[in-house]
Amino acid sequence: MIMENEEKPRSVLLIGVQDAGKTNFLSRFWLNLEAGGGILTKAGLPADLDYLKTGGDHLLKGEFAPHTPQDVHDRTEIPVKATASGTEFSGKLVVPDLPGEQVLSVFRTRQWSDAWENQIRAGCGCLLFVRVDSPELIAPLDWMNCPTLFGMPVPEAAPQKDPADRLKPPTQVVLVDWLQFLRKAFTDKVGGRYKPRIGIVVAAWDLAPVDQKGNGPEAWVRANLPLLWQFVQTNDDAFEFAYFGVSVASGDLAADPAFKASYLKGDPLRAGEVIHSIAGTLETSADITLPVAWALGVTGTSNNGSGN
Ligand SMILES: Nc1nc2c(ncn2[C@@H]2O[C@H](COP(=O)(O)OP(=O)(O)OP(=O)(O)O)[C@@H](O)[C@H]2O)c(=O)[nH]1
Ligand SMILES: [Mg+2]
Repeated sequence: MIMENEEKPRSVLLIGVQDAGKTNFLSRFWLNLEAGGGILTKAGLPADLDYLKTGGDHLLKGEFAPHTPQDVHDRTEIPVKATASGTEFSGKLVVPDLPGEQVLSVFRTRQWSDAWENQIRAGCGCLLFVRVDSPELIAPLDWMNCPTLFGMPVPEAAPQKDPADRLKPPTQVVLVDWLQFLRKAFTDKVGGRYKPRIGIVVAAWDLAPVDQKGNGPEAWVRANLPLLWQFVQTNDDAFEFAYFGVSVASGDLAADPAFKASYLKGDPLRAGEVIHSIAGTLETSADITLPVAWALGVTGTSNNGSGN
């Protein structure tokens, strides 16, 4: 498959609520592009390098990149090229990194900006982020948290919820809603037969419980976000899905000083890993460009329809 140079930049949209790992993924992705050796490599410098460089510098210093402030509207265009078996791609890649608050605001107001709408084109892919152990990951309703959310008395022994969390919808509901917004937008703008690639990224994979790691990111989503997993299972005619577990440092830089010391002594430029099964069996790769390359369609099989 040869992909021609396109004048319009191609986009991979990063979608996730606050604290889902989007900025750290983008920062590591940029370091990978710089280091080379992955499916995608840098083919020039982005016009606005500062955003990527600042995030990358945090990781090189052994820190996670910080939360994206509300007023940031990053829309970095990165010139990239790919040479994987049988596939050539070169062009500008837009990977907008919105603060999670804006993702939640689209869910609440049922509206998104023109800038966002303009990204929806043929060849555009998405990465949907959820993060292991995130306090912002609002668990699905169950018999334990239902009374808390609906105001029934909670036994004193039960963990008390932050009142602000009561107002937040379960994360899997937000993400399934977003998938339906995306499907409608792709149908309106590209055509009903076009199947956008949606990578479900489980960030901070290093924090997944040891007994769950061996089963891979899909099993983690199935156990923790069952509605999202069921949506993926039943909508493979509308989207092309793949699961990725991503760790930007292969350990916890924030809570594990021994790991941080060994990380800094090693090669922080080339740290991080992706767990995936796009070839059918679970494997680990040091190439953090892989989820983006897959979402762009430059790796992995695709039987995409086109037109209406
Ligand atoms: N252990 C571990 N923690 C991670 C990893 N990636 C992200 N984190 C943690 O997750 C937090 C949130 O990551 P961000 O990249 O800021 O998340 P975001 O989705 O950009 O969040 P907003 O900017 O609030 O929308 C970080 O501060 C880290 O504490 C990882 O690979 N491993
Ligand atoms: Mg961010």
